[in-house]
Amino acid sequence: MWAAGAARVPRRPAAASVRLRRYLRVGVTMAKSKFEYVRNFEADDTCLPHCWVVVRLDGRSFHRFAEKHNFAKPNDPRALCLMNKCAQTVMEELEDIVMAYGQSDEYSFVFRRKTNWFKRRASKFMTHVASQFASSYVFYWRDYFEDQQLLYPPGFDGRVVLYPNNQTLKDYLSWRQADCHINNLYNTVFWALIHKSGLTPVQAQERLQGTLAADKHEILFSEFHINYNNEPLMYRKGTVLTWQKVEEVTTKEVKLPTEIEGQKMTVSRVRATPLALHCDIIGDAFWKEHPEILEDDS
Ligand code: DGT
Ligand code: MG
Ligand code: MG
Repeated sequence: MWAAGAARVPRRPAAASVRLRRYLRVGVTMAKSKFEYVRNFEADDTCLPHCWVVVRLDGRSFHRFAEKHNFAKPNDPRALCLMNKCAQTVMEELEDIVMAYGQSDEYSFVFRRKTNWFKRRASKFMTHVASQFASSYVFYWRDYFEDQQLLYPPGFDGRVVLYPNNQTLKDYLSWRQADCHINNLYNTVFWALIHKSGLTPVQAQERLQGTLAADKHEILFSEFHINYNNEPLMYRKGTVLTWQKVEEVTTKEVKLPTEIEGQKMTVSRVRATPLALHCDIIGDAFWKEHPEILEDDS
């Protein structure tokens, strides 16, 4: 068969065939030697060994994006849950992410200290996280915003930061959670003054100028009967994603001997999945409860 097929290929004149072979040889040589040197222009961006690699993403111009897509103020649970879904997808699709922390329009992903994913190249970490997150945001949009059309493609910036030890990593995450707390307390009072007292944004801003946390708690409680500590944990603490083992139960039809034909078999297996917690990560309790995150071989 093969010989017969081969025989049908028209024979090329000898001279043309020689020219073609020479051309191909020159082409291959050029690709390997003449232009190969441009590889040296690529900067080495290997992350230092044994450091924690953190990728933080942040929504581009989400002030405008939130306005255009009618996000509830100051917190829209649809938007926050969509962010969490995207981060879970990133953890499942990519390698070696031990935990993630998100609030507002940002998410931080912590890679295993000794990860060797893509030979620890910073650009690979950053671009894979950002592109997977952004495509997930569009892909899952309709699951969270059923009545709100996505009007234009959102974007996310990314950065890689290395932390040399456990303390600096914990301080980094504490910084992000403290930021969540400060912003959320401010925004909760700010929008209560506008929505419930009819102040303009400028008036609300003036009212809050120079106030401390205790003053803001007091305004919320005395003027709006809101105990800030009863506000949803996701708004106050942000979201932590850690790997948890869950039992997955599936029922499937199986081929069985005729006497028990038609029966279904239940199969259960334990699977690690990124689960959301809305808890304090500044104190020691979280780290004591989840020692596996900081373990060297995590
Ligand atoms: P950037 O990051 O420099 O490109 O600029 P923005 O506008 O993204 O600013 P950023 O990241 O400092 O602040 C996040 C914005 O996202 C902030 O204006 C509030 C908005 N945002 C995030 N989550 C929500 C939400 O649940 N509801 C509302 N209304 N806005 C939100
Ligand atoms: Mg932003
Ligand atoms: Mg932000």
